[in-house]
Amino acid sequence: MDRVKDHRKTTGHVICIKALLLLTACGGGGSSPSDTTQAEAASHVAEASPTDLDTSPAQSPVNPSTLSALSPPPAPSPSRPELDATVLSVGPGKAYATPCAAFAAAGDGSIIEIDAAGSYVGDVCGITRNNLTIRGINGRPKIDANGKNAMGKGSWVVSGSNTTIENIEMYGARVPDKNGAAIRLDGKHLTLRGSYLHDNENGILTNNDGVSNVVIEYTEFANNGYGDGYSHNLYVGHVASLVFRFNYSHDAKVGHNLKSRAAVNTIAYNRFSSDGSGSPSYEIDLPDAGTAYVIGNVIQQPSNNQNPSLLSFGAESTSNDEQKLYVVNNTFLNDNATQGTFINIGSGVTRPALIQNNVFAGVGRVTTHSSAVLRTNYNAVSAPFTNRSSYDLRPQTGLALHNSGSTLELTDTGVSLAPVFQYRHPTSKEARPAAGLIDIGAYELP
Ligand SMILES: [Ca+2]
Ligand SMILES: [Ca+2]
Repeated sequence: MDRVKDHRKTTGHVICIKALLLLTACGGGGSSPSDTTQAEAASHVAEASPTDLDTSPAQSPVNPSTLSALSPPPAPSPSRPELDATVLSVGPGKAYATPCAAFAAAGDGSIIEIDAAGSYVGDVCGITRNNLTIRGINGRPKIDANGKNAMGKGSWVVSGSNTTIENIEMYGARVPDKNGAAIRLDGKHLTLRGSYLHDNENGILTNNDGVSNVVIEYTEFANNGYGDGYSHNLYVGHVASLVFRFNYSHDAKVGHNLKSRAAVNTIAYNRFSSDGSGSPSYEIDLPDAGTAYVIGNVIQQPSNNQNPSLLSFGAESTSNDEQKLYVVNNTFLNDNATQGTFINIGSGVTRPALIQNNVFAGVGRVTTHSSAVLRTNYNAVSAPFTNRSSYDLRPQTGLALHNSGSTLELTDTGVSLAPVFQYRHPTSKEARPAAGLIDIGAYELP
């Protein structure tokens, strides 16, 4: 049902987006993800860890054909003129009392450092400069919208390009349209890392510009959604690419734990699940098909859910140019004891999906697509994990998952599908060991 509602709300954008891909611009605003696409599929990502944050939004376009879905690259930022490394300090006793005061004073390329010691309640605004780096220091500062919004859109409405946001907690975004976002992207290209977005109507909502690259990593999304099915933990519009990795997205309020209309989605080494506080619909929704690399994720559906499917692809349309779905070395867990569809592929999708080396644990059918290519998956009500209840999902030695996968081939465009990391809870990663034949699922025994 939620899918139908979403479609209704965004149909106009689909047409606009098609035009955007050719014309580069299409009206902004609107209540649904508007204008941004991205091209950074997977490539080799530098190991940006939350504790080792790169100061510059180093974003250079990545050639999708060189992407290793395992380690997608940082968000491309097309042109980055000389850096004005001016640092604007925010917090008690600092030059700026609030982040919004610093954003207003910033120039292109500025670095805004926000001290966690400050109180930033109700500090909402637009962010207009380009090439900004916005980061929390001395802990993780909290941005509580507390009933306020900027432009009817949310807390931070980013219209500048190449923005990097690091180590921020944001909550409380609410607007009259019921789709208030902690971060609303109206500009081009965004990188978010090491942050915590919760209890907003949307964690992130982007435009449909057809050119933006969005990178989200090491971040937790929780309990976002108005509760009407139109709003989600995050909702990425028709941008060029989304790289979503090393994240923990859980308990969307009625909406999806991840929804993306991007042309290319690289979704790798994340955990999607529930702690019982929410009732998500799809764990991952890619409603307009496109190219999707879904690799090395833990994807759990709770018994309390709005839709029995876990991963959905092309459910609304095939308006993206490609219909390439690669689902590799994920661990799917369905805790709905009576029904489930692990991979729901829309009837308009004609290209067979590749579904290889996955665990499908729980009740339900693997996929709706009869032509899908299924290789060495494990499907049973329960699987031989080390300890399911504690979320230790490594295979047990010598049983059905261990050394039971099959070698991954390159895609037709030369992309390696082999997992190189595995998710480490919370919001982190570790190298995936190489030990004998590849194991089935998101984790490899050493
Ligand atoms: Ca579901
Ligand atoms: Ca192995």
